[in-house]
Amino acid sequence: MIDLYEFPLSGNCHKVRLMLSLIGLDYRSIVVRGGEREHKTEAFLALNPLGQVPVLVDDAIAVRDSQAILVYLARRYGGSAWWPDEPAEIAAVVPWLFTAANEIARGPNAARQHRKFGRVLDYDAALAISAQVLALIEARLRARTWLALDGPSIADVACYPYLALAPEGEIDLAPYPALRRWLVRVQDLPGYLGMPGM
Ligand SMILES: N[C@@H](CCC(=O)N[C@@H](CS)C(=O)NCC(=O)O)C(=O)O
Repeated sequence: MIDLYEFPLSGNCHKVRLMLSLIGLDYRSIVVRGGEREHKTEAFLALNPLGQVPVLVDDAIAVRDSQAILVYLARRYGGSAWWPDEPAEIAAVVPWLFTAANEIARGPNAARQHRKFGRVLDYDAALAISAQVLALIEARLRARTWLALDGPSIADVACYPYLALAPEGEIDLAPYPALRRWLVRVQDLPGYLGMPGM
């Protein structure tokens, strides 16, 4: 049985839920009580020393970081559809995993953290980073259907949640029509799973 340790409103956790749903895998959701700082207990730190969700445990293999979990799930269970075999295609996918973990995390994710959850951070900086990364993705998707490959890959899954949730950070997606069409394409995938705010 696959166990997913998660916060229900986390976009990083949603990436993993979405991937599990897209490849049709059963799992058990273990909701970590953030308000009680359960993710900082000794038991949880044994799973992830960073004290963060998501963590996926499969056959006693514990994987931390949503991007790493996507690679693990796609490679172990997804055939070559979501994570390709060819080095050139892998090289096309991986930069988007880092864009998700860096610019999207520091941009649209941070803006949502501030506006939805009241986290104290530099909102103007989050908006500036968002403007840069949204423009980059808009330009990319003007000429392409999917971010990295001819079909959907974990690059799309990794980037999707915090872009779809950007309006919760009071980021208007109206200036990004190609990106909005891509959001709809992701939502039309068989097995798609949403969350509140999308
Ligand atoms: N790079 C990590 C970031 C994980 C992360 O920031 N998780 C948040 C929830 S979305 C968390 O656990 N925050 C609690 C904390 O950092 O103390 C990933 O992609 O999984």
